[in-house]
Amino acid sequence: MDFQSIRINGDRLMQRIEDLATIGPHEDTGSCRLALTDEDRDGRDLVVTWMKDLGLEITIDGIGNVIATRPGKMEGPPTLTGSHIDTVATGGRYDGNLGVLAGIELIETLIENDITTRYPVGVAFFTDEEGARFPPDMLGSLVYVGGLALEQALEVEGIDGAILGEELDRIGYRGSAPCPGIPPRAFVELHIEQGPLLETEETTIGIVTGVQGISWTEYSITGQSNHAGTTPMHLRHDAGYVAARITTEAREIAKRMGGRQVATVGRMQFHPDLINVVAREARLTVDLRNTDEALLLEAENQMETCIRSLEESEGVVINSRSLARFEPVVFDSRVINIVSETSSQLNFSSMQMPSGAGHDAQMLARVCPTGMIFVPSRDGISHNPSEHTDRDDLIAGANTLLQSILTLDAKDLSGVEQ
Ligand code: HGY
Ligand code: MN
Ligand code: MN
Repeated sequence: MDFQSIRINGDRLMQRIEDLATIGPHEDTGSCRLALTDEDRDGRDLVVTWMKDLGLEITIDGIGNVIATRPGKMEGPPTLTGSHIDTVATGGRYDGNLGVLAGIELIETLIENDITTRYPVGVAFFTDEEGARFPPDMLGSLVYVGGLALEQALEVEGIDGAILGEELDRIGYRGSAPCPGIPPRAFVELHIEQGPLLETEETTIGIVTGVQGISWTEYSITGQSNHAGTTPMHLRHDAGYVAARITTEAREIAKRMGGRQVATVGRMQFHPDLINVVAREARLTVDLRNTDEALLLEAENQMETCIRSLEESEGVVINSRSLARFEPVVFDSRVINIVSETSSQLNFSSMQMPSGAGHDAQMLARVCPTGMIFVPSRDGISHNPSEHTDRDDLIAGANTLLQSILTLDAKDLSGVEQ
């Protein structure tokens, strides 16, 4: 059979995206399925049902990663695709979900075309990719590749005080498959771009060359609570003011450095958080990213200099806790080339680009040849219920994924493969 002529069923893919979006809905088009919540459990149950309906062999590992595999003519590790189905609290319906559902769709397409691949083909969803409730992000795939010990991951405390392992047990997804998992023979992830580039360039497919480095730090500031009306300004040790200075410095660092440097303060709490009390404590998070490790270190150093100087000038104590630190990742040129050739064969416009967002693929890249496919995000919006990708682009991405997986299956990726 001429594999290059088969295509996924677009209506079926769109229907599954629609069905999954009904679980943990947020506003009219978005999703809220924070990792290991009831909504995440319900989303997992639905996706696992779809996997079982296709007769796939399903494994669940000790951190709750789910991998569904269809046998090939030969034994061995699968050519794997997948992503995540947990979302941020104000998420869209495509972030992560597209990659998992396109993986299920491509396997169903192989089944209905009676195509048996040389090697097994699998689709995975990894636990807690967002890291929004339980940091770091990509936690499940990091454990899968041996980058974080399972025991340590199970003890992570969430922003709501919950313990990851207890929540995993509560939703019934602590599996028995070992962590780290068996490295797949290759991994390709389809994902929305979550930025403005593809749309601006009027391009359908992003051939992702790598993922930028990520640095997440939580700062806890301790000053002195005092009366808002009677305390002279020069006698204050105002944790709220210091938090504001850190926030503006994060923005200044990104402005000064330019290029791809980005900086975000997404969380901030004061204590006692009262209008007429100088804040005694403040806690905030700083997210710094850059495609260049040396520049990311420079941004971190500039932030550290600011922290030390504020301790001095404001008479406060500032403690920091690293929540995530991943260096930039470059994907395997063989996979990048396959995605590039495939998108050309399918007559889709394409361009090479790095990823600004973190993805499970950046972890799988540690253990096997890995790459990613992007499709455009309308107005570059994501982590927002109005996240949107046009149907034709979603289907183009899924067909590029299908053909890339088939090409990878036909290719001998390492000397040991016959
Ligand atoms: O943080 C990220 O980039 C991803 O959404 N987890
Ligand atoms: Mn994602
Ligand atoms: Mn995300």
